[in-house]
Amino acid sequence: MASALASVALSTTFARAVPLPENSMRIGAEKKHDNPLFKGKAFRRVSMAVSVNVSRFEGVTMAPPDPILGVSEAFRADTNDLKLNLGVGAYRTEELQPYVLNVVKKAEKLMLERGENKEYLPIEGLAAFNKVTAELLFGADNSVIQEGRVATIQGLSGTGSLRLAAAFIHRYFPDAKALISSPTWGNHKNIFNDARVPWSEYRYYDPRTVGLDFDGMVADIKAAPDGSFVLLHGCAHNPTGIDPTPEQWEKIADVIQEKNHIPFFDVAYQGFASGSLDADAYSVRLFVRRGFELLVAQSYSKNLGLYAERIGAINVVCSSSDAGTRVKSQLKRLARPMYSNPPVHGARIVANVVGDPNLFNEWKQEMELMAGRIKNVRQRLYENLSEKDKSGKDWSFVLKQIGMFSYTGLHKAQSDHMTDKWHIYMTKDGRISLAGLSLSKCEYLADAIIDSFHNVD
Ligand code: PLA
Repeated sequence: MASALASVALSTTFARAVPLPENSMRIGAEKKHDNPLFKGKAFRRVSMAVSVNVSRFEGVTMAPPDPILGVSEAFRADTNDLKLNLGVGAYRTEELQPYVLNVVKKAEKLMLERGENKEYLPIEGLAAFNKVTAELLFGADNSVIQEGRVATIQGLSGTGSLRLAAAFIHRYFPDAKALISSPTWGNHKNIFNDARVPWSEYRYYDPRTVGLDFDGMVADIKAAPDGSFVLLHGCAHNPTGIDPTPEQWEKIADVIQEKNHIPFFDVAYQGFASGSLDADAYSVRLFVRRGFELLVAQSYSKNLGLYAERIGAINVVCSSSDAGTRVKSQLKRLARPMYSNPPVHGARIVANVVGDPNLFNEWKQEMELMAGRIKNVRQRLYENLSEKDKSGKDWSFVLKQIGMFSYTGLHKAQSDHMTDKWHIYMTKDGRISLAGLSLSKCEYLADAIIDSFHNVD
């Protein structure tokens, strides 16, 4: 039998994978026509005879580790007791253990008691979830909700919702470009690349002031082609932890309006930045109040700790309910061949927690606790850095940044040193997740940062 198979294999022609050229994944608008993805070359089939012991996948090259999730893999492989994982943004207790919120456990208990079934959800997801998620974001009394002008569909957490929106942009705005902040969450680039939406960056972070380059941001948004999709972090900008002030948001809205751009918010940290769900929805609600049509991707990974449940949503605010209905139908059409319909468990948890006044209040308290613990370690880290570093360097940026991250300003070699010498795992852009830090580890972290900052060029 084996030899029969071998002879078939030897005499048959097979399609073989061909390697993707280096750097092919970065699609700047200006580079669009040079990119092999657009020419379809990367996926062409090459027919040739192959021998049995040569893999059909010979042309598949090794992918680099993910800059964020790859850090967790490296962390797991380290056997040193001092190791600390400040890579991925995942909340840990003071004992550095993962945390399942009490309200989540209560909601799950309710779900078990009710004996809920495992039938498929509709393509757009759980109706009760879609209702509460839009209300949480925009406010239940917002006119866009009252007038039925929001197309909401459940997504595979923040990432899946962003990806679905990117596919929608590609299909309905094939000539439009996305604008993303420099820097931004690394996966934004992957998402637009894979959806074949060309993108370019607008200035955001100013290393000299360790603050927002507001003038640069406005100038770049102004210089972009009219009708671009401007990706904005609703709150707790990742990785910098620097958000525009309310006055700056107004001015950003002015320039976006002037240029006929479409705002596209990524809201992955509602309630986690300030501890208040409403305060963290400020930017989105401001743009809605000003009458924009816009997109918002939501995630419950952090604020409800539902990381692995993959629960979030994409909301498209339209100027009429009729447009909203049509947009929703097309989002469903895009979702169906991608993943058919979304998972139910996380959606039920959110619907139960947000939809029940008691659980909702309890959730808000737990969120304040989580946000408070992050603020405490932020404060302690700042104090340790200021006390221990005798160079006179101003570390107050640690306190000014908000959200779960601190952008330390450490460059790649210094970040490598943090890992190689101190067993502190972090992303190579100098970002550390304070959600993975405990008060008792702050001093150790401060020593490592001071050493890396002063002793590595
Ligand atoms: N948008 C932003 C700005 C994020 O920071 C993240 C997660 C997401 C979307 C997507 O999260 P979700 O798909 O789980 O809802 N960023 C993390 C994790 C926390 C990651 O990279 O996947 C981070 O460490 O940056």
